[in-house]
Amino acid sequence: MKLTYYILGLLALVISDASGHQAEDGSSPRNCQNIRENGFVEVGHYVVYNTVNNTEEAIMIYCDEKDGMQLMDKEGGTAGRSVARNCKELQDQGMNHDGPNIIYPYPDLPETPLLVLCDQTTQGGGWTVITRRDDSYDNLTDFVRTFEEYAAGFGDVNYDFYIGNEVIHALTDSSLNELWVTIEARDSGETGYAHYQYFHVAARDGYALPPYIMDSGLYEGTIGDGLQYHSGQGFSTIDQDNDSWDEGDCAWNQGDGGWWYKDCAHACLTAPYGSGYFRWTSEDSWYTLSKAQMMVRPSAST
Ligand SMILES: *[C@@H]1O[C@H](CO)[C@@H](O)[C@H](O)[C@H]1NC(C)=O
Ligand SMILES: *[C@@H]1O[C@H](CO)[C@@H](O)[C@H](O)[C@H]1NC(C)=O
Ligand SMILES: *[C@@H]1O[C@H](CO)[C@@H](O)[C@H](O)[C@H]1NC(C)=O
Ligand SMILES: [Ca+2]
Repeated sequence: MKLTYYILGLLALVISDASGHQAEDGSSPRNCQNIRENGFVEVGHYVVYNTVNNTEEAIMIYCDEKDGMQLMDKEGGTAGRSVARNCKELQDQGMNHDGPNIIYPYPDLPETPLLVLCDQTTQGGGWTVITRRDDSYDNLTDFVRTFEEYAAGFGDVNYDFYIGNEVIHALTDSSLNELWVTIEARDSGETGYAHYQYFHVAARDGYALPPYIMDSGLYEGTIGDGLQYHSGQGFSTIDQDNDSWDEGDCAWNQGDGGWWYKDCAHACLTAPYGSGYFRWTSEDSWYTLSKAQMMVRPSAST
């Protein structure tokens, strides 16, 4: 048993080094050589940073232990490493700052890495961000996308992005999850949150059911329950109408983003920037938005 604890301790040490953003001299790792100097010992994927327009942008690279070789987008290479399925597990392994990191979210593809954004500070941290919108970025991501693009995810974790319905399903299907939504209103600048103790996105292949059915519940917050109306709905996009509006296609009609439209939307966090459809509304609230974020984490009780 002592040996097990020793190995676990060693792994924790390695992981906390690997997931740490700052090198000892205070700079961010730029390449595999820096990762190695920070204590890297295993072949695998790591986060490094490029400076673009005075902004540090995280990218994922693959480092080979032997020669510090750097390869982009290589699959696999997790053997011997303790890998995390979500940002909560990264937090348990020592990640304590907000920022990008690598998870292995797919149960069927345990060696397939994904660069994600983690929030390790809000309400105790452990959150994996599933979408971020922010109209203050220079180069805004287009959210008018096909069903396949929403399934796979798009955008850049350094800026605005949608993580993808396959990942959201994988993250929320493996255990009970909670959801944390934050918004900023476009005109007033007012901010607030919605917390759901329950959030789940079902599989794409629901047989007779629409794909990626979203269920949310047990709301508390400051902005009203904008998801209640959408709970139980499948996912629709400009090229796939799975909504409950018989007369037409909500996605086409409501700004072209993909969402769990019903007949059609109370909240929609994927509609175009600057449009009235990018909003969060409920029985007692109405916000047109400039910023929004959704993030999930396994419930404390599981
Ligand atoms: C750099 O910033 C300027 C001004 O904010 C912006 O117009 C330009 O698109 C940015 N370039 C890149 C590569 O992001
Ligand atoms: C803007 O983003 C697109 C898509 O991510 C990218 O191809 C393009 O190079 C970016 N342009 C600038 C100026 O950063
Ligand atoms: C979902 O939409 C697709 C494409 O519009 C359609 O073929 C499919 O039958 C829909 N599924 C359900 C259950 O509504
Ligand atoms: Ca319809």
